[in-house]
Amino acid sequence: MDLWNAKVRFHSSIFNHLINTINPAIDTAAADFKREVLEGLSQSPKRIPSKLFYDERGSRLFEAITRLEEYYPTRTEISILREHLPEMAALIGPNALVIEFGTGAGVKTQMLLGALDAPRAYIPIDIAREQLDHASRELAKEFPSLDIHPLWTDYTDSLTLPAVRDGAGQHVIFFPGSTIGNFEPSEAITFLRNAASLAAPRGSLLIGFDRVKDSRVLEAAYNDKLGITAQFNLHLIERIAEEFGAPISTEDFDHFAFFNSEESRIEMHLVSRVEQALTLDGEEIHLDAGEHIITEYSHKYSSPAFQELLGSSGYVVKQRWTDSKGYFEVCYSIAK
Ligand code: AVI
Repeated sequence: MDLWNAKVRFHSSIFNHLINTINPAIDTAAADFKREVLEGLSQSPKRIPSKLFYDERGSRLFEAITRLEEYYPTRTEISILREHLPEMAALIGPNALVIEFGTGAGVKTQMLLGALDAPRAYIPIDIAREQLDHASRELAKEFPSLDIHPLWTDYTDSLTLPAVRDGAGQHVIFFPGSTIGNFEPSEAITFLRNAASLAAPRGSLLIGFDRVKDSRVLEAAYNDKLGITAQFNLHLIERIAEEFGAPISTEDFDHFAFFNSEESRIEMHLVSRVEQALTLDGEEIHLDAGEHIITEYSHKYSSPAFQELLGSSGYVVKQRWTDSKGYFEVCYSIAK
């Protein structure tokens, strides 16, 4: 993502951001997509990074997932926030600078910003441009006096924040949605450590994660009856067909999601129904019938395991909240 990263500029208004970055960024985004797909498909087993789900259609499909009956994490986290936000806001204190990795539909962000005492600035960071722009515009309407600095980039790359820290209170990293589960645990530690240094010296973290639970509940959440998660997964094939102009079809793949209890994670795969030989930008890719491409890991943690992960990442846990079923947890911690 380095090229793409280099193209990112900071702007004091969302509208400048929209006008100035769209065209060059589209080109580099396409180049990055191709590079990452080719790299992933040359590995054994084959993989496609899950961040590549989130173009406009992928983000829409994910939004649809969050409303599914079987997909409990989003509404459960919202219910935890609804119940405990006053306590969270009191811990964070006034004039906070809020840094968010990912923007989702902005619902949770609206809730947090609305609960905080005079938040100073908000920096959403997201790879999904349409979502970032839309959520930032909506928030600007809702909070007209808040400084909003959307940052369109891959937040797993190294980042520099815009200079909006003067007079700010706590620098709180907001990372809801259990997205941390999409990192391998060792990557999660590196990521959270980097986040802590980004927010230093007054850094804190408000993070949501999905707890490990009955595998039937977990597997149902990734194998919904309406087949939206399957469409989300298969959308990667549509993107490959589009971006490479390649004759690859969703008809030739199946969605497959299961709970790997040894690794405590849901795994999503695409399984080739047939033997296929593809040429993507001159590279030959061979898929056997029945061959799997790993498209996503979604790690599920017990509460103690997640506290340990936070400890290894340089945080001290201050408070934790869960729901009545104990399905999900939101955790507040201070960077050491
Ligand atoms: C974004 N992330 C936390 C979701 C998850 O549950 O791992 C992505 C997702 N994949 C399939 N359904 C939802």
